Amino acid sequence: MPRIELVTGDLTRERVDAIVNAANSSLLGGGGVDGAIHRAGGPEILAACRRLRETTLPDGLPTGEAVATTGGRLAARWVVHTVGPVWPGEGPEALRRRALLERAYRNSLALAAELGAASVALPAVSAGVYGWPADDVAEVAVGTAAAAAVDAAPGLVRFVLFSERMHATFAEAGARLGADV
Ligand code: AR6
Repeated sequence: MPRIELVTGDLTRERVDAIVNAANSSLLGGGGVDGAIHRAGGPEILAACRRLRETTLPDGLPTGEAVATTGGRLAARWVVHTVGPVWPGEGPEALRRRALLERAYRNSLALAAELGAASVALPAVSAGVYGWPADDVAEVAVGTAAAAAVDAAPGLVRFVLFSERMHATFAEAGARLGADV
C-alpha cells in the first residue's frame, strides 16, 4: 500500500514526479483542472495530446483509461491524463459508471508506477464539471489508492484538493475506510 497524503492546494504547483489530469475524451483541453494544467504546463502538453490523437487514440481516450504525456513547464515530469465518468443521477447507471471512476484512479496510479514515478498527485476526478458527488469520489479515490499493490502505484500518492471542504470530505472518507491518511 502506498503512503497516502491529503493536502489543500493547486495541483499544477505540485513538486512530484507525475500529476493526474481530470481530462475529457478529446484530450484537447477544457476547463477546471484540465485548463489549469495546460495553462501552467504550456503548449508542449497539448502538442503531445494532439500527437496521441493522430496516432494511437484517433477516437479519443475512453472513460476510465489513462495515458501519459510530458509535463511541459510543470515541475512534474509527466502528466497522466484520465477521463472520469459524468454523474448520471442516482440509479443503476451510477453503479455501472462508478466502476469506471475506480478504473480511472486505478489505471492512473498503475501508469504512473509503470513510468517510474515515485510520487504522484491527483485531483478529485469527476467531482467538478462532471458532477459526481464529492463524498463518493473521495471514497473511490482513497479506497482505490489504499487497495493498490506495491507495484501498482507510486510509493507516495497525494490527493490535492482545491478547497478545505473537499479536503475534509477526503479525510472523512479515509476515516470511514479505516485508511491511514
Ligand atoms: N488543482 C486542484 N484541483 C483543482 C484545480 C487545481 N488547479 N482546479 C480545479 N480543481 P474538474 P471533472 C478541482 O471540473 O469533474 C474539464 O473541462 C475542482 O474543484 O476539473 O473530472 C475537462 O476538460 C474539482 O474538485 O474535472 C473535462 O471536460 C476537481 O478538481 C471536465 O472538466 C475536478 O473538477 C472534467 O470534469
